[in-house]
Amino acid sequence: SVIAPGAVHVPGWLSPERQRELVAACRAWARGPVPLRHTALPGGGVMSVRTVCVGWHWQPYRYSRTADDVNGARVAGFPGWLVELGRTALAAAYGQGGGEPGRGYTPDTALINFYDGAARMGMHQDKEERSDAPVVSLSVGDSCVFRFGNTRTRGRPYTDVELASGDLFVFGGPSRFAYHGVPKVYPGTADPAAGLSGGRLNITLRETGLTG
Ligand code: MD5
Ligand code: FE
Repeated sequence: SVIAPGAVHVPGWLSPERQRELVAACRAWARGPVPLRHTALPGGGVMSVRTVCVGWHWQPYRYSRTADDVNGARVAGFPGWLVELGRTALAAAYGQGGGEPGRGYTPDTALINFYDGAARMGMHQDKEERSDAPVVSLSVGDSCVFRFGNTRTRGRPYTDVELASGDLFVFGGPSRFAYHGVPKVYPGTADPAAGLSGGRLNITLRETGLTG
């Protein structure tokens, strides 16, 4: 369903098999070359979610090819099958041919966030990318409250949407730079068939607009 212009929620888009494949891929990336960890914040704290990146490494508030803030390793390469998944997701949300003409969607980074029952994501905008291409968000495991806001302030107006295992959400056009966050995860709501024993996994696919 369309939450706002360019913001489209497609519940249950990932089959249980696809969800298990994603969980397995994320498990492998979580082991290295850069480990799944709580990202350190400039103020001295850490994020409550644990994150690992593919393609480009995100740290507050820039992208790099090496995880200078973790272990210095070069991030895993962005696989072709993930580009294809991003294109299929965009077509599912916006309709075939609904995207911009010209060169197709080519995500080059994935941010993988793992939420335990206490993890949250405060309201923020994603502004490190030098591209206005859509963000594709895939959720697996426990359900959560996703808060979709506006482009002006962290506060109201916002819309709370429950995201469940298998859901696709695409943020493009005027919704690309909206404030958003995850104020609550519902522990124990996941279908074990997705392959996660507990917690919530979110994978976002993005175009960084960077080269090198
Ligand atoms: C999550 N992750 O559920 C969310 C899904 C992050 C993050 O917020 O930065 O890792 S991404 C949701 C998103 C991305 C880009 C734009 C908008 C939402 N939006 O305009 O609402 O872990
Ligand atoms: Fe975000």
